[in-house]
Amino acid sequence: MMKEETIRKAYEIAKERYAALGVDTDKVLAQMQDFHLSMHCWQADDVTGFEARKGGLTGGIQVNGNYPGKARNINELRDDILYAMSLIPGKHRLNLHEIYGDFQGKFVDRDEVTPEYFESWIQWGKEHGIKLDFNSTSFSHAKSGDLSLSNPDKSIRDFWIEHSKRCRAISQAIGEAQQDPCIMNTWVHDGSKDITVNRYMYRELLKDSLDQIFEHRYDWMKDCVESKVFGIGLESYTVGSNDFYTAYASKRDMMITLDTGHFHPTESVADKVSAMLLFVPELMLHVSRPIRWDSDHVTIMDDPTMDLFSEIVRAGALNRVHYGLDYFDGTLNRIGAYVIGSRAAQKCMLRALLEPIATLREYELADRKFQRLALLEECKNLPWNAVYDMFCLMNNVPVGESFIAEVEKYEADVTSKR
Ligand code: RNT
Ligand code: ZN
Repeated sequence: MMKEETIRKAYEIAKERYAALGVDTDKVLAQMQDFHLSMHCWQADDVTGFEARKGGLTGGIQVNGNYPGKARNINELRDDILYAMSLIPGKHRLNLHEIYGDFQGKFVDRDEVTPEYFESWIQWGKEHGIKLDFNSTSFSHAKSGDLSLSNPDKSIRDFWIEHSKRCRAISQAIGEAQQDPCIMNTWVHDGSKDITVNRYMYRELLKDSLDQIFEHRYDWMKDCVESKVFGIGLESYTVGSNDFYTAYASKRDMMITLDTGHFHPTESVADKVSAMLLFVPELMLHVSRPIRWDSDHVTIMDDPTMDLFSEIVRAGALNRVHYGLDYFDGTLNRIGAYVIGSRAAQKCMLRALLEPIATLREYELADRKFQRLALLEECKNLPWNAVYDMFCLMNNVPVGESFIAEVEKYEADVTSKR
């Protein structure tokens, strides 16, 4: 393990190196303290939740792997998340899905859910200083089928409209209790496997359902809508496509969720930031890692994620973006997955904040293309890692790879005994 003295020394050198480029690392560390991820609750148990129902994961999403020790109930999930958080510097939010309500073994159908099932989450959040976000759940239910909010069958549509309205009321209750807006994401899996000839009709139905859902105005919750390219088993058509939601959200002046797994391999999610923020007030992110499809691999410090965070900082949009994570991988230690993905997202943000942006902009405006590219390349080998180590040290969490042993210890003591 690295000695504290070594970390401090390395940081001082890094600080000087960055200062020479006009970057104040102390200020960046303060900004990092204020960069809150919204950690998704569903990595801990492979998107299972606590509904008293039978049946697997549906809705075109899929978890692969059977790594032992997944959280089996609400207490285990809470323990796991708190433990993961103890290995991630800073203070973070938790993003809940409706199926993670505290149902206490009782069957509560989706159109019956009320804030009371989230009361213990609110208390838990208060106790640990963790703010909550929320999602309605269209998948893994007898009425999910291929179509929910866009189903031509009015009774099914109404069922999901009711569910979504109730989820907004729950989000409002959470937001009010925590005195900070709860962000509720609306993603529905609606689509079809094969050539679809009634595309317009389903979208019209979806639009109408959404209009009903969003009719009521709340002051302690914020809505966002999330698109997708395709789902597994729903490959030919997605009702809530990117174009659909972009148009819908701009018309309604609402937030859009950009899930980094939901775009074509050659499409840049980073480039969407400056294009979309001109028309929508805010963005929600689901930071993921697509491989071949929306595979929801654990987030790592890859180029698309670094580009995305750089674009946010460059657009001066730090406060107009909410930083959710969204991946689920059951092939490896799930706590480790939280820590790797959260730390990776933070490192991408840190590197974005450490960019000598003023000089880069000057170069660009003066058409000094060589200088711009050269400095961008050089930024890659600046000692940003010393700043991240300092950030961990300041937050009293393991520095560098030393969290591996901690995760192993938790596995030996807790998750392997399940
Ligand atoms: C699915 C969407 C959605 C889900 C979660 C579980 O493609 O990304 O956000 O992953 O709601
Ligand atoms: Zn998502």
